[in-house]
Amino acid sequence: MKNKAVLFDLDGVLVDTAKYHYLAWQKLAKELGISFTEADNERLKGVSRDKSLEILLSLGEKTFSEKEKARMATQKNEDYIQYIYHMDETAVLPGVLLLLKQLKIERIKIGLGSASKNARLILERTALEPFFDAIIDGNSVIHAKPNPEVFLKGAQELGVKNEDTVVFEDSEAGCQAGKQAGMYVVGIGEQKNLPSADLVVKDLDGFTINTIFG
Ligand code: B16
Ligand code: MG
Repeated sequence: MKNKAVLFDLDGVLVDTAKYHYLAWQKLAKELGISFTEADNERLKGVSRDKSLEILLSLGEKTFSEKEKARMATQKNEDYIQYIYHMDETAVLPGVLLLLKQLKIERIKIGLGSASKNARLILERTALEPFFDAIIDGNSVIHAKPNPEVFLKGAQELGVKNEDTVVFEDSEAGCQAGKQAGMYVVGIGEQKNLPSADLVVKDLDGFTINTIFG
């Protein structure tokens, strides 16, 4: 297939790293005496590290200096990376590998559009990196989703028009970013949580490219 591309979000689409983010944020919250539940963690999905920290701290009553916040974000990331180092291919979500192989066979370009600054490490640990023609992550963008920057850069790097690009996203902010970029958006999760997506599927298990490029 000529000059078509897909851009994948990482956490919640290709791998489930939300549980590791949760454990690392929860450890920090405990140290600060803040109650932080799994439901609170839902609010951090697709959100940058600094914004996530702001949300967590808003659950407590104390205020902190920029220096203290920077130290907390670093500590959380060090704890999170310990979990990432233990990840392997088995962490890849159902249906992902088959879809990536099918895209390669059809010569559809593959890019990553993630908010994570650890994206490359995760792709390496899970052996997904060789599939990717472009990796746009938290280190490559200034504006976080729902700003379309991450996906616009992805399509540009792949040399494909925005309207010929399909985005896979599990967060509503990411779906909005994809739509703002003029792309077709497949939401992963529940319809009620992803109103901006063009199509919503539960996960990628059994998903074939005929659904989007048929
Ligand atoms: P890091 P995605 C996002 O990944 C996560 O969903 C979000 O929970 C996390 O805070 C963010 O990456 C930043 O991650 O701390 O590794 O830079 O869904 O955009 O792939
Ligand atoms: Mg995500």
